[in-house]
Amino acid sequence: MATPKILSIILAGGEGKRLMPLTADRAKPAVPFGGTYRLIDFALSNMVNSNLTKVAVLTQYKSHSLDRHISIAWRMSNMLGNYITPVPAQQRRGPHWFQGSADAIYQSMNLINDEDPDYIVVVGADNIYRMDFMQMVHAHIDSGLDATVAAIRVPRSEASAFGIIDSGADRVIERFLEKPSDPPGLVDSPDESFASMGNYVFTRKALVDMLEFDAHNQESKHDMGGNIIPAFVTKGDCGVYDFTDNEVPGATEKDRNYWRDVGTIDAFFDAHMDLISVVPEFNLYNNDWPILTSQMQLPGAKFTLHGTAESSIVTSGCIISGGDVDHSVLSPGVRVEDHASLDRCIVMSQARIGRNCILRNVILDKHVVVADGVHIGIDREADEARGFHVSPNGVTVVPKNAEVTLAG
Ligand code: ADQ
Repeated sequence: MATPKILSIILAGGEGKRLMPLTADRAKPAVPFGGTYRLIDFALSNMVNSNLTKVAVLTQYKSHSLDRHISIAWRMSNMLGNYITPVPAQQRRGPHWFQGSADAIYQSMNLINDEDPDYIVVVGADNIYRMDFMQMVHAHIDSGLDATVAAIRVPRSEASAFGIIDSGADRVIERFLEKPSDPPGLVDSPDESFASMGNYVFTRKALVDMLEFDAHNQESKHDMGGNIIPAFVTKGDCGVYDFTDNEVPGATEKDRNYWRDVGTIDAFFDAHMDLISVVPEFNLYNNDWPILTSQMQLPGAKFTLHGTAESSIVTSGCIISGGDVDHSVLSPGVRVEDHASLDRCIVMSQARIGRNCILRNVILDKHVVVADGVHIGIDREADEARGFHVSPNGVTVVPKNAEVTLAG
């Protein structure tokens, strides 16, 4: 069989309201993750590692830092040359901004026409995982169906955040419920539901026809999960691809088929903690399926005086000048001063933490300066009184550029 021609589309326009204040002035896919990455690097790395090199990244909401990251980290590097194209809202089909995610693809139909692919891979930009998309493409081709949705088991208690799938033994989806309030459990495991990962493969003509039809449907919200997938299911032409069938080289027993949606502050925080245990839930150090990015060349992390770090990721350019860092992730250029103590903290680039500070369960966004002696994450009410967001699980988020002093 001739090699199929594939166009990949990464939906990267999400607003990420539930990740506020981290998304106050950046798109959700541009939110820093794991010290050196942005969320979109996971989808892009999976593309590159799957040998899918024609990739359009559809951007929209506050896309400046996302566009810059894609240009610097991905287009200018020799990883993908000119194959990755950030595509801002095209407004080719009318004077309006993108509506739902399906409208974003519809408005970029010229890309599909120009590229003339046999199959189209569509994925989100906000998830942490490793996946060989080509294995899913082959399963799609073998099924002969028009559309295929990747799926994973999730706890039923969390399932109303996802598209939920009911499929028969033949793997044809019989029912698809987008974010149902009362999600059905699985027959063999009632406390779990089968959730869409928001990753799809389509046969090109079927997707184009469906997008045309949907665009003229006044009732539609033009959303991939809300409208397009349910329409393929109604046609009886939508299959499910079980993520547990996907194998990437170098996966550990523990992180095989790891997938997290980091749509909330708590999920974002927990996914960081998954990186740093001795045997991590998600292993960033798998060189057989590397998660790629590019970053400024900085000197190595330096530990002076009695500075220590344990079960932590400390990236380049950091100076731990006498403080203690535990179970934390530090982005480049962070400074921790003498007798400061950090436990379960995510610190984004260039933040400064003064002497004798105590920080517990805290996210510091970029360029935050914490003055000597300040405590954060110790007293929820005090943090809220300072105007900081505190998540339901008690993670305090200090927004970009904030200067935190003893006075507030
Ligand atoms: P959500 O992630 O809630 O659910 P959505 O907000 O549409 O759905 O985001 C999906 C992806 O599209 C994200 O990467 C987002 O950044 C992007 N996006 C959203 N609107 C866009 C637009 N107008 N232009 C470009 N990109 C846009 C989806 C599915 C569920 C599934 C979960 C899994 O709808 O069925 O279970 O993903 O996380």
